[in-house]
Amino acid sequence: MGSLTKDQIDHYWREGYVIVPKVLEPDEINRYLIRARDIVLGDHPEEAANRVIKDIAFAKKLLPMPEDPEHAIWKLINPDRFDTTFKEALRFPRVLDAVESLIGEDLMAFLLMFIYKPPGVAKAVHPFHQDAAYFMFKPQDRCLGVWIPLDPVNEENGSLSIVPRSHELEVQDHLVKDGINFGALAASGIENNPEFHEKAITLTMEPGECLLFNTRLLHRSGGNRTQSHRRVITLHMASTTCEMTGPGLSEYAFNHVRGQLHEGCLQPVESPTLKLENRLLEERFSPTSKSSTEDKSERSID
Ligand SMILES: O=C(O)CCC(=O)C(=O)O
Repeated sequence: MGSLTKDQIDHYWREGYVIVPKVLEPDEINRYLIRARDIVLGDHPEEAANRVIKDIAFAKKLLPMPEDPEHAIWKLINPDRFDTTFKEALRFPRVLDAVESLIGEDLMAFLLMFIYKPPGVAKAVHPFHQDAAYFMFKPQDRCLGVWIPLDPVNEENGSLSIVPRSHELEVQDHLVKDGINFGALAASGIENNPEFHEKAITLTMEPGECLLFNTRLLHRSGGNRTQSHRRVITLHMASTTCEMTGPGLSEYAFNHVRGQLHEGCLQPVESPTLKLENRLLEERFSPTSKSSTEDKSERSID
């Protein structure tokens, strides 16, 4: 079943992505914008403070803190794990219906994030990468990314740029890079290669539309050259028929959202604590990277 047309499904498998119109109504969008701001301003359990992450330019004090603290934020990571409003974002019905058309009805949702682009910070770039580099399970084609802008997004404010058909590539080597936000990986040799920038399309999307993309699709986001917010909800969905191929991070917090579970395959992970394990990723991709606790505390807003 599922809600996508044959043309949309064909487009997804051929190009590595599809844009689904209007999965959220304006009142739902507003609800998330308001809730995210409240969380940034401190309305969260104390142990969730490390889930509110500043952009590296502010965390490292390379730029003065803006008057409005929300303008310094990079993202809220897994807000579903401490907030009931965001828990609902794992189960947007129109998203689940569309995803079902692509990877079937047995679905696990994980790694929910609310991502900002700090206004006026042109350097806040997330380099080209493939999300499959993070996820140790197979088959990769039964997993996809969901990216829902809550503001109009375009070239100026740091929308997503994608390389159509790049999902046909293998997963490239990925590295953590100096100057890039904590936990963000860069595909080796891609960001500085003009060929990929020429092939890339920067998406212009309206609030409440939804991009579904293959986890091998190369994508990046640019800095925000406007004085307004660029905010998105993003999460991933995998079929519960996927198998783990390496140690799982409870960081991903797998949530069973539709259909059946399957023995020997992905199972729900209820993490008892809000300890941030994402640092393990940095260690995995850069054995020489420093993991100072000083940096970690600077990343939190409180
Ligand atoms: O929305 C963004 O700025 C980038 C999101 C992204 O590529 C990711 O989280 O993997």
